[in-house]
Amino acid sequence: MKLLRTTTIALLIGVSATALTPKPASADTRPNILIFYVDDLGWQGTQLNDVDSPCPYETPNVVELAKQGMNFTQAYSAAPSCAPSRAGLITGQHPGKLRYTHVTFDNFPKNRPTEEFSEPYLGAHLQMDALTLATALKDNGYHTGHVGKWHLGLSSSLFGFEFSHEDRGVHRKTADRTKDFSTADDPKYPLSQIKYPPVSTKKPDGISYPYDGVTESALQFMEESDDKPFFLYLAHWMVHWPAMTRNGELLEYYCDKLGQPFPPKKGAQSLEGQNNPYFASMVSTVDWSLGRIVDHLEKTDDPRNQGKKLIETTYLIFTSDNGGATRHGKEVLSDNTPLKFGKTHAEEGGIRVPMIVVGPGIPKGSQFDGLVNQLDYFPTILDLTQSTIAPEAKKELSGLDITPVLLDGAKQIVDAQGAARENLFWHFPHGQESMKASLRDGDFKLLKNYQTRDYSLYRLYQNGQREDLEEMKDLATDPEYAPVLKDLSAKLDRHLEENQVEGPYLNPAFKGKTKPAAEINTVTFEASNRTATVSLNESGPAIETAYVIYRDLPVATKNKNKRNPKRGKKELDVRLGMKMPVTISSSDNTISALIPEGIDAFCFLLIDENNYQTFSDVQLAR
Ligand SMILES: [Ca+2]
Ligand SMILES: [Ca+2]
Repeated sequence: MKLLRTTTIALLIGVSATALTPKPASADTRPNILIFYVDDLGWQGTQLNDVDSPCPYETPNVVELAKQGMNFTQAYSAAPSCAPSRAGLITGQHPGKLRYTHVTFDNFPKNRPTEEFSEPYLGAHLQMDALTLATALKDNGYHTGHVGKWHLGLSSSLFGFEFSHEDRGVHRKTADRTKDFSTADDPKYPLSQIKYPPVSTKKPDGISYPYDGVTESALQFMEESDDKPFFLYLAHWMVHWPAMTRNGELLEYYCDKLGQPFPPKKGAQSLEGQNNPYFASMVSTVDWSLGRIVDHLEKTDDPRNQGKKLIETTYLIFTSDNGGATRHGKEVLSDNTPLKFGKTHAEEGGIRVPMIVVGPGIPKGSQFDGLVNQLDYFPTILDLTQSTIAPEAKKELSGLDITPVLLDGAKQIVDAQGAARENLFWHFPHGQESMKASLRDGDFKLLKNYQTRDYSLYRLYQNGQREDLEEMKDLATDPEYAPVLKDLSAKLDRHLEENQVEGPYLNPAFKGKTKPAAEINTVTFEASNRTATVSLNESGPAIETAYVIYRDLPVATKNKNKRNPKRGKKELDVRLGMKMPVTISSSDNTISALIPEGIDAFCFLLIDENNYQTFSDVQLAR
């Protein structure tokens, strides 16, 4: 981007001129923090790190950003899907440890008779007592803001964000995506006067972009942060489905580039590979948004540091919440080739993501090839901002501080004892074909398949060279690799155990089950003392863990009471949908729980000694 380069030169001159000026005593030199989080953008979804077939999606601002800072070529999200990655990023705790491993929160597993395994039930939202990065920074004097997708239940405003704008921005479904495009006088999404890339022979001056509330809110938040340094968590809703754009000029550009008719034919885009012009448009729109943000940082004076622009006092992290989504229903969205699979898989395609960090002291155009994870952001940002949290909260953090890599040229990421990072792990007990745990260790990748109860072992690299990035040559049964398999499976099991991950459980409704599951006789509720009791068949296996889950009124009851709220307008009772542990008494075959006033309904969730997950029906607490 021409604009970007010109500003950078001006900025360098500015730095040398102000270096001689003494700092005013009141200057707050703590840096701002900006996390630019894209949804479902794969490792091969930009023109950065682009291997094999060239990425047709144009991302000049991502490429330019990497030139301004450090590119992490082996960066990973904390999980292969949206919510757990976000939970990991915002709490610094592994999603397995948080027991927040997928987006299926507050959903009862289907437990079909054909399914041997049962996905763990996940609470309706992030635990209220988990310390978030926003709360930590707010407590250390930062102004905290979130814009865009939250996806951790309730609202980001309840988790330490003072400024919270969760609107979808421009990424809102249209009635007909083949022709519903913005115009200059569109009341909600007017096209910009300013032109931006891509340029083409049809549009030699570039194109306009529709108004995007997410980008604009981010700019507004930065404008409002004048007396304190800011922490901005900018989480785009793109490039998640629905694959659509309001930008007709951009869509036409990609239809031309990909050799397809414009406007596109109605119906699903079915060409394999990176050939979906709607998807391409979403990637370029996110890139445009990044350009707007960087441009703002480059042009705006830091109100807290005289003579400095925001770009000189801000650390910006660009990354994605999980690997690229490949399909949605009949539609082909994108492709992660040469990586295997995509979103919701523990293979490389589901977890490997682009990642760039720029900011003061980070060498321009630098690269780090070691293993890095979004769980590292929390401790790193604490260090960069000289923030402190309680020692017991610090102990809960799963990641490592990568500041020495960013600022001091360290070649390895090390833990508090100085030991180099060996590996990263993932735990995904979800989806009937993808229940896996995985480990990245050195050159290797180990997968533990929960359903088949066996392992796969792949050698992604050898002597620093690409070997089997595709995860195609399984070495698990190769005798030469038996010691590696033994070592890595022990390491993975240790991680899973230390983090007390849960799931998958066994499905009590499975027709082929070989062991008995707990059987519920009755569930009763005694209104006088608000006690719920589940009584179990005495011949069944012992219950190891019991929970009660408070429920909203069943829909049928609600309709009768005319209290049926609109979808998405659920009452904000933070107790609803969460697993509340219940003490199990050893005296008889019953388990009881107190149901607080104001809770209308409940159910029990029981895990027995044979690892079956059993739910009671939902009952009214009346
Ligand atoms: Ca590629
Ligand atoms: Ca996602």
